[in-house]
Amino acid sequence: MDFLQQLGLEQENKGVSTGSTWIDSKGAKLESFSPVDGKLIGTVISADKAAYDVSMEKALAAFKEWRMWPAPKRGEIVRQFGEALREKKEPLGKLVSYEMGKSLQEGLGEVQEMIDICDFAVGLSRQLYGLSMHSERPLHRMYEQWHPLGVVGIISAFNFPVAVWSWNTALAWICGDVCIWKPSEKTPLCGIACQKIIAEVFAKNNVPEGVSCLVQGGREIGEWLSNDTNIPLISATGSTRMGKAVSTAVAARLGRSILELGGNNAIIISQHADLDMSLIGAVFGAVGTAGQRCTSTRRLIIHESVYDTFKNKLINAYKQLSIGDPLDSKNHVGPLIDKDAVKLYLDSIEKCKQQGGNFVVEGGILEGAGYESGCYVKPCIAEVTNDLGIVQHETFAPILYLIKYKTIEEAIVLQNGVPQGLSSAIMTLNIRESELFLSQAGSDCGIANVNIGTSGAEIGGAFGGEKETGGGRESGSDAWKAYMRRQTNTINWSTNLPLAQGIKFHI
Ligand code: UN1
Repeated sequence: MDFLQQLGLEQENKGVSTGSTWIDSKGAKLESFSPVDGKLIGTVISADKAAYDVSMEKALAAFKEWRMWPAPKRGEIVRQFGEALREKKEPLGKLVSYEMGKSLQEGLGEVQEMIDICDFAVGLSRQLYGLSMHSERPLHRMYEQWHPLGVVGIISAFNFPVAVWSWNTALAWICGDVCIWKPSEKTPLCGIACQKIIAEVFAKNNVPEGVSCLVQGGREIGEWLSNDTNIPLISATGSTRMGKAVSTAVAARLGRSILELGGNNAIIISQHADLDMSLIGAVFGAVGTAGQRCTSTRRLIIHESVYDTFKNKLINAYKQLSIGDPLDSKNHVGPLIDKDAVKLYLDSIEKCKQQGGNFVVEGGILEGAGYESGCYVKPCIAEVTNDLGIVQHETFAPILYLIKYKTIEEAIVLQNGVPQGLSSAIMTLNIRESELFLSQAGSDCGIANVNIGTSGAEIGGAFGGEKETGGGRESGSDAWKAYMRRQTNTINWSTNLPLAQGIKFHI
């Protein structure tokens, strides 16, 4: 496993770092087992409270210095981070694939997202624009400026173990913030690898210790971060249950949060769709990353006139899928993250059957040579109605639900008829339908696509969703504004002190 050495990973790793310094801790030992072959890859020591406090102190001190660097100079550091990622793309992509289980193509794609967000952030570092306004008072000038916020806490999930961190850090750093990161306890080695890459770039450029902190561990670390009044902003990616706990704690201290939680994404397949194109979007969306993207396609809402044809195309396509070692490029589908995820997958299939779902492609665990980790499962397809309890729920696994519709209005109601609101798509060549879908009477999701599936969003757009998805936006567009505080400034260069709203006040 050359990639482990190339990334500087040890068999036993400290899990707390402020950059180049790795801090001793008496926290629990996290063991990272690969879902690919079930082998122990390495261990990481969790943060205890003392180590957490040391990192926070460093982060707070670093912020005082970092916020004074001109933003384009901070951008230059992020540019070098992007270069370092280009050099490490292969080993980091392999580690993502081996520790998380997604295909190597997708592991490399995830590192590509990191590189892309760095490029985006470099340009942005010269474009943190505020508006200027016309004052209602003579010889007054009014404008707004954006200042750094402070320490940004990042809680990320196992399914995008490196990219989500970089979407947050690349923006936060050019904005002048410092970051403290809790990676998923299921992918701790990805956290170590990223921290080592950035520490090298920072050390070369004399960036102060504390601009990038790592605090590995379980749920308690998330609680420390959420309750810590030193942290004005928490960006959390993961389950809706986790997001509710984080946002409640953060809101109780009137902090801010960016939440990127569950999705229950659907593609509407209209009678006007290009069905071959739709097939690629639907199958990649449903089985890519073994259905463990928050943007994975969970539901297909298919027009009754093409329902049987499309169902048969899907059944045929599923027969062609090869499931196995994700590092082997001939495989389409890798394992689920762990045996708990397999259990949830099996429970969901069971529930779906009990609730009346009809499986047209059966699921199940794969056994035998190559499947020793016990984490490989068969992507499956069930015919359902949208109101089933299980269909309303996000199961992080390759289970695809088929739902039939008659009118486009009905399809949109079905598409929106779930608690989550992340990604959505319509496959149609009919402009009236697609415009309706994109209108204010259409999809209620943060992402709405036409003739593209639900997953695989580009970093240039703002990423996130509505309802139980949490409302946060990360990555492109003007998502950077969430990482800064806005200040409105009014300057009087006259010889009088006129009051606003024409108020007269004489003394
Ligand atoms: C996630 O699953 O948490 O759109 C993020 C996509 C990726 C990001 C997914 N760019 O599928």
